[in-house]
Parts: sequence; C-alpha cells; structure tokens
Amino acid sequence: MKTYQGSEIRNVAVMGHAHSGKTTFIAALLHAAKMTPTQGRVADGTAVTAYDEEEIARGATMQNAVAFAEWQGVKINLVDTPGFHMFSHEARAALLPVEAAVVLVNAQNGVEAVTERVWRYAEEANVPRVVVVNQMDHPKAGGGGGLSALIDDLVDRWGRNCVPVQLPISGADGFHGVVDLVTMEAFYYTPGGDGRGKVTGEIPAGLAADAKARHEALVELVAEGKDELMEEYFEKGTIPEDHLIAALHEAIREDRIFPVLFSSGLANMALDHLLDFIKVYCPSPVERAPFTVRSPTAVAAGADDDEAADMPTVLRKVADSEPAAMVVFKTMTDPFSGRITFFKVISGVIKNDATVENYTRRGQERLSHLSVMQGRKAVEVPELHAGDLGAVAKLRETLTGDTLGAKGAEIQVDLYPLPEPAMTYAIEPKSRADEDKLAPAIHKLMEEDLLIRFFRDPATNEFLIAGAGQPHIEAIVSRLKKRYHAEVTLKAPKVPYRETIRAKVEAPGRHKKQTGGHGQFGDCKIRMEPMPRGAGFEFASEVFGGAIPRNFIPAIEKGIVESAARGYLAGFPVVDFKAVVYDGSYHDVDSNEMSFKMAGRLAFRKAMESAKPCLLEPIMKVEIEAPDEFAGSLMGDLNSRRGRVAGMESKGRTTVINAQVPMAEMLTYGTILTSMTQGKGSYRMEMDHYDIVPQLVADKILANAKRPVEEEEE
Ligand SMILES: Nc1nc2c(ncn2[C@@H]2O[C@H](COP(=O)(O)OP(=O)(O)OP(=O)(O)O)[C@@H](O)[C@H]2O)c(=O)[nH]1
Ligand SMILES: [Mg+2]
Repeated sequence: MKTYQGSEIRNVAVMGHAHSGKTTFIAALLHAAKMTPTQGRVADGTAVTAYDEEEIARGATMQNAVAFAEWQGVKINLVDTPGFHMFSHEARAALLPVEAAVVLVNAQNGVEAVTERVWRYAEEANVPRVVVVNQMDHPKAGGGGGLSALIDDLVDRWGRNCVPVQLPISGADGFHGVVDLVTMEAFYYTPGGDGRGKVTGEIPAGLAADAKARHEALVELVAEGKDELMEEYFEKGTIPEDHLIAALHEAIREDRIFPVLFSSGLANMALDHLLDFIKVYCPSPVERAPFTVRSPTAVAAGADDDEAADMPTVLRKVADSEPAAMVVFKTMTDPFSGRITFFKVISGVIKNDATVENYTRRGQERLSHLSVMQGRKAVEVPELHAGDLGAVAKLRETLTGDTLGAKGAEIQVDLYPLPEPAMTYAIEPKSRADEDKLAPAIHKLMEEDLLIRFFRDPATNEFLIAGAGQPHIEAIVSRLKKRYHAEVTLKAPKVPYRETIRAKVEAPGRHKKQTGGHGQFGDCKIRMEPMPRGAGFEFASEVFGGAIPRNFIPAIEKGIVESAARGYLAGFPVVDFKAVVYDGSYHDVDSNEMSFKMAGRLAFRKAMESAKPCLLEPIMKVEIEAPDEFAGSLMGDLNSRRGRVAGMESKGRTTVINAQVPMAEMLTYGTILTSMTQGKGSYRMEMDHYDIVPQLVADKILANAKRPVEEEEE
C-alpha cells in the first residue's frame, strides 16, 4: 500500500439521523473506489463498518468504525457513526479525528432530530460540513413537498450558505444522476451498478435553465467572501473554473459554505462523484488550523501558577516536521485478538515498531503491527504521516483519550466531554461462576465504551450498571453473554433515598449491663439539629469537667455514625444533621469504649423519635430534546412526574426543556420518551441534589420498606 502524505489524506466523519443510510453509504463509497469486490450490505452483515455482532443483530450502528478508500492518489478515511439519539456522544467523538463531516439527510424525511444535533456538534467543533441528501433512489425521495422544499428547509435551518453544488436528475421515473453545478457536467448512473460506470452526458433540457441559475447563484456566493474574485466576476461575468474550484475549497474549509450533494447509497449512484468531491473540496489534515493541545512545557514559558495546574493550551501544527504525537480516539476489545487502539497522528511521522511515551499514563508503549483499519480488518503499513488515522494492537496500558508521542515533547489532547449515563440498573449474576466473570468482563467492555459505569451501591449493596439508556444496557448484557459467557439479570435499581431530621432535640443514652465480673456502663446526653442539604454529618463535644473522659468521646460519635448509617424510618442513611454530646457520666471500672458506643447508639435512636425524621430523595437535573410539536405533551408528562420545569428553549425546530425531576419518577423515562416522541426525543440527566419527599409519596415508600431493627442491648 502506498504511503500517504498529510496533503493526500482526507478524514471524513459520516453523520446523521438513524437509518439515514450512513453505513450503507460508506459501503457504497468503498465499492465505488474498488476497495471491496461487491457492495457490502447492512442487512446481511457484509457492510465493512458494521462488523459488531450486536450492531448486525440490531441493524444499527452503536460505535464509531473506521474504513478507508484509496481514490485517485488520496486516501479518504471514513468514520461511520451511530445515528440513534442515545449514541450521539459517540458521533460527537468522531469529530475529533476528522477535518470534515458528511451530514446525511434522508431524502424522504428531510432534517430529523439527530441531523440537527450532529450539525450543532460539528458547528461547535468548527468542522466543515458537507450535506448529502441520500436515498435518492427511494420512491418517496423529496418527501411530501418535493426536493425543492427539502432544500428550502436546509437553507431555513442552516442559512443561505447551505447551497447545492449538484442538481439531482430525478423525476417521476426515479433518480438517474446529478449535474455538477461547478463544471456544469451531467453524470448518469445505473441503479444497483458498481457506482463507477458513469457516463458524462448533456444536461437534460428540462434542467438546463435551473442548472444555469443555480450555477450563477453558487458562483456569486463563492465570490462574496473574496474581493479579487468579486472583481473578476464583475469584469468577466463569471469566474474561471480553476479559480472557482479553489475558492469553493477555501470557503468549505473556512465554514463559509456548506455544499449540498445528492446520492443513493443502496443503489450506488453518484458515489464516484462524491469521492471526487471529497478529494477536491474537503480540507486535508495539514490544511486545517493547528490542533489546540495542552502542554506542560508551556508552563516554563511564563504561565502563572494557576494556569500551570491546568496546563495552558498551545497550538501544535499538523506537520511531519513536528515531534511525533498521536491521540487515541477509540479502543476495540476482542476476547481473541485483544485490544486494538485507534489513533490520529497529530504531528510527526509514526513508524512501525517505534517506542513512544504515553504522556497521559506515563510509561512506554511499542507500536507493533502499525495498521490502517478497514472495518475490523487491519492492513499493516510501515509508517503513518501527520494527520492520518491508524491503529495498533496489543498496547499494554493505553486507553481512549490518551495522548502518546516522542519523548520530551509532551502534549495532551482533550476529547469532547461525555454526558453522564442516563439510566442505571441493578445487575445480578445468574450463578457463582457468572459472578466471577462479571467484573473483569465489564471492565473490558468499559475500555471500548466510555459511557458505561459499573459500581457497587454502598447503600443497597447492589451491583449497578449505568449507560445511555435501555437499548444500550441491553446490548451490554448481550455482549457480556456472547463475548464473555457471563450471564446476568437486570433489575430496576433501588432509589438511594436518605433520611434526615427537621427538629432540634436533646436525648439521653444510657447503657448499663451487669453480667458477672465486669459490668458495662456508658451514659451520654446528646443534642441533634438539622443542617443544610448536602452538609452530611458533623459531630462536636461540649463535655466539660470530665463528666465523660475524653478518650470515650470518639466512641460515642462512632455509635451515632453506625446507627445513622442503618437508618431510622426505613433503613436509609440519616444525613444532614449535627450531633453534639454535652453531658454524661461514667464508671471507674465498668466504663469502656464499647459501652459508650452503645450509649451513642441509644441516644441517637431516642433523639430520632422526636426529631421529626423524614425521607429525602435524589432530584435529577434533566435536559430533554425533542421536535417542537412534542413540547406540550412532554411538559404535561413532566408535571405528572412531580417535575419542575426550569426553562424551555427553541433551537431550530427542536425544543430543549430543562427540568428537575425526582429520580424515582425517571427510572424508565427512556422508554417512555421514545414512545411519546416516536423515537425522536432524547434526554440527559444527572444527579443534582436531595430534597424532602412529599408526605403522600413518603407514606407509600414507608409502607413498603422495612423498619430497621436495632439489636437492643439493654
Ligand atoms: N432506498 C434506500 N434505502 C437505503 C439507502 N441507504 C440505506 N438504506 C436502507 O436504510 C436502512 C438503514 O441503513 P443503514 O446504512 O444501516 O443506516 P445508518 O444511517 O447507518 O443507520 P444507523 O447506524 O442506525 O444510524 C437499511 O435498511 C438500508 O437498506 C438508500 O440509499 N436507498
Ligand atoms: Mg449505521
């Protein structure tokens, strides 16, 4: 395989709503570029970027995958991303290693919820966007209003810089090809062909006038940004083709123009033209702005102390002449072949068998079997140049997010922040053997999927697994079984309620026991008072004059802490209160630590009787996103969930609702939201604070809960 220089590389993420045809589109591009002998299909598991068994079973992409097409001297690296709203964080992560995003729009449905979202992500990341209206072969392409309404809608949402650079040749008898509005040539295709046998022909008479008008509009728009082009345009009435191409390339690179193209992935039509387009118009990695990275060495160059802690940012040029550096954007784990690490070469040249330093984790790694990935297949290469995407197997410690590179030239590249997991389940191994396999297997899965959280809830002692939503967690369970033979069952997790007090009280605790020889004696008086939410627990002693010897005071605290952890009303830990021991008595012979611990427990329980105890529940901060038409019903539903809406905002045609809702009401929200919005809504949530449970709700919880029994020792 040829060694590609940075200028000969294009890195493109293919993004869009679920089922817009991204995986099929990449399979078609690869076939059009002769990378595969036949065109891979999602339906039969032969699409290059859909190799994961869960993804094949579900017919949907869940994790980013990488493939490449060698096309007329350039290598186009393609990153396939999930379109399902729940995995948008993964699609966003694909923006780090690329210099352009192809945003697929389903020709039938137009812009959908995730299309809007990935657009926003790309905008935030300053990644140039190319819009491809896909599935043009479909009888319903153009939707109700036809293609011109679809284009108007794009302009409406994303501005007039969203401009067609092709005109589709399509009518009642289907989709036949495209007119290139830059060169004014027509390309015709046969449905189901190999995407290559293009015939360049005349622009159909019916389209000629429209094509001319759109060509002129395009030329004007391109010239707008550039004075010398504008002058040329006014003088000659047009711009020579090579100037136009160069100016359009620049405008795309600078996010000034978002070109719109048309294709059919499934029927493989207009894809050679797309490969050409990517080659000519998408920026190469060395052309884009330098990478913003953090550098510890920049500290020495005069940063102040505060900045030093955070590591100031510097710019690293994407060039072979800079020190070698790479950032890991994906990890794939396989029980057989082990770990495969996907990275982007930020700068320098990475050679096979080189040893590099892991700047993030410290330690060194040897890069053996340096490769480029074609789906799950590794193609070995001797070296990779600045800007390229590659992979390497069997690194010892390196994980996603790590930056590696030449010794002494440390930098750190930051990944996009991940959302908090939205759904948590209790996970129970089916057998003892499953239990042994569970933790190591989940930790393997966590290496490739950064959103999974796995932990034991100290309050309930359950193993909990958290993820993006129900389908995500179900896929994890299925992977555990198929890949690691660990079987588990899922249960809704218990809500981690807590208890607290609402009144300031005083109470005695006296422990006295006489059993033959030595007796036990401890006696204390305590005061308990409420503290603000989130304050936890505080303890103080106001014992003066030796009523209780100082060395027994910590035992009293211990007794209170132990009792508080066991709960009073329903077995949930008691929090947000202060306990003060202010008096007591002791016995010269019979008093010991154990006795005072017991006295502390008794005093605590006595105090709780009159301290107006109540339940606290976790309140989640929830952000819900859905097309505008669902806003009303979503608000109504939030009300019925005891939610408090803090704000509502319209972004394009999407409404974003911010609310605070008790966790107990949100346990199965993912499923509910999907059915309420026909799958078009999504949400994120995170723990915000604890609040008192309203009495009516608390009564129900208490009726179902067991009151903890404290072994009474007197
Ligand atoms: N008619 C038609 N159908 C298509 C086209 N591209 C994809 N499809 C069909 O649409 C469905 C989804 O295709 P995928 O390629 O899996 O779509 P995707 O965007 O990768 O979907 P996610 O990974 O779930 O986001 C499949 O049934 C395809 O056969 C196309 O160009 N024309
Ligand atoms: Mg897909």
